[in-house]
Amino acid sequence: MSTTDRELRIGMVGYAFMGAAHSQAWRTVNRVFDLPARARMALICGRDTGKVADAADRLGWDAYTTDWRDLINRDDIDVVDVCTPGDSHAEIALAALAAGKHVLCEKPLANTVAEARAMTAAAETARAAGVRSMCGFNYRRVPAVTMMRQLVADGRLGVIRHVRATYLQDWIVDPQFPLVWRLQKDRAGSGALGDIGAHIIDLTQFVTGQRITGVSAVTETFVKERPLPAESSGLAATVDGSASPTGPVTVDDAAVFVARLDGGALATYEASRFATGRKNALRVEINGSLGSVVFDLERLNELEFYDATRPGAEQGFSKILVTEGDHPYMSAWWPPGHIIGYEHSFTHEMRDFIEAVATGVDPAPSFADALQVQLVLDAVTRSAEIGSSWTEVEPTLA
Ligand code: SOE
Repeated sequence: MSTTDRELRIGMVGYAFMGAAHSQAWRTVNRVFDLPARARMALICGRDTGKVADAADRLGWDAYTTDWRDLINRDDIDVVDVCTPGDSHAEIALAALAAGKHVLCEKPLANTVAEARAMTAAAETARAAGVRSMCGFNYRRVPAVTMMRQLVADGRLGVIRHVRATYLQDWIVDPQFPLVWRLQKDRAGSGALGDIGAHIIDLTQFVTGQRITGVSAVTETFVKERPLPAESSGLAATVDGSASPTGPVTVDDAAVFVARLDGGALATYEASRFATGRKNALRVEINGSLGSVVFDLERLNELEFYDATRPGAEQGFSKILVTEGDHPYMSAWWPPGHIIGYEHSFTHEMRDFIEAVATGVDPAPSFADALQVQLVLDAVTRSAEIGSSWTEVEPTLA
């Protein structure tokens, strides 16, 4: 569909779950949206030669390499897309920015506040030279979420009083599920908190335009020891029989916290990988003085909206099917009523990123926005460590 000759040559590091999701989006984006530049899937990087060669072929990349420094140092790469576990985000992103590459980095931005601060500072320096950076909080780009934000910004909910957010999964309920990288603090930074809690922190702040100023939290690691994995990729893993050696789980399995937002709202958050039966259940409800709105990822084409200004007899939650041509992003897809899915949020993410890079504007969420999420994660962790004491979120500018 793209009518441009300008190319942005993408180099992506990582090829598991997020790598596959991003590849699907890079493959699709210019076929659906008319953009000022065309993404070329130039180079994919992974450590294992056989696996990365297979990924390049399967996911549609022109070439592969096993050394991310090679990808960063090449003159024929414009954008570096970081889809690795959190422990390598900072190193790769910092090197890419120093080499003048635009950077898209998966969430959470980093494993620590110190890393996120360094990445934000580097992004700010690179920005002066026209280098753009963005963090991949993909759920912002679900059309119903973008619309939810618009309803709040247009004043349709009035003064926001409550934010209620849950992100629930159950893929590690079985104590025999192996100790994959997402369950190791040195690799992932934190557990359910950073992996899925980060999403609801970003999403609620994005939708309300308010920032979390302080929290009181509890976290728990229900299963403290797990068998070491024989093989793992994405969220799947296997063990070598029942006598497999075990190792300690060093992250939270669940995190629950209350928060205050700077616009006066009270908020509750729950992130868990132990919510049996909940596979990828992200739900956000916002209550304001003039109405309420509810988003549920498992019904991502819909919004529930309650408009308290309607005549009493007509009041009640109504369902908005977010598939009309004048809904965010939807005109590029199908006729009204023809729904979209999880992967479209990534296609929209690439759409916005390409547009920003090609037109020389700053994409959002910036690394500074993602640093602020990191500071909330940090406040939650500190609060839980000191017995749920009220803990202020540090300011972004230290
Ligand atoms: C795994 O818990 C995971 O894939 C997250 O890492 C993603 O960010 C989320 O979109 C779905 O769940």
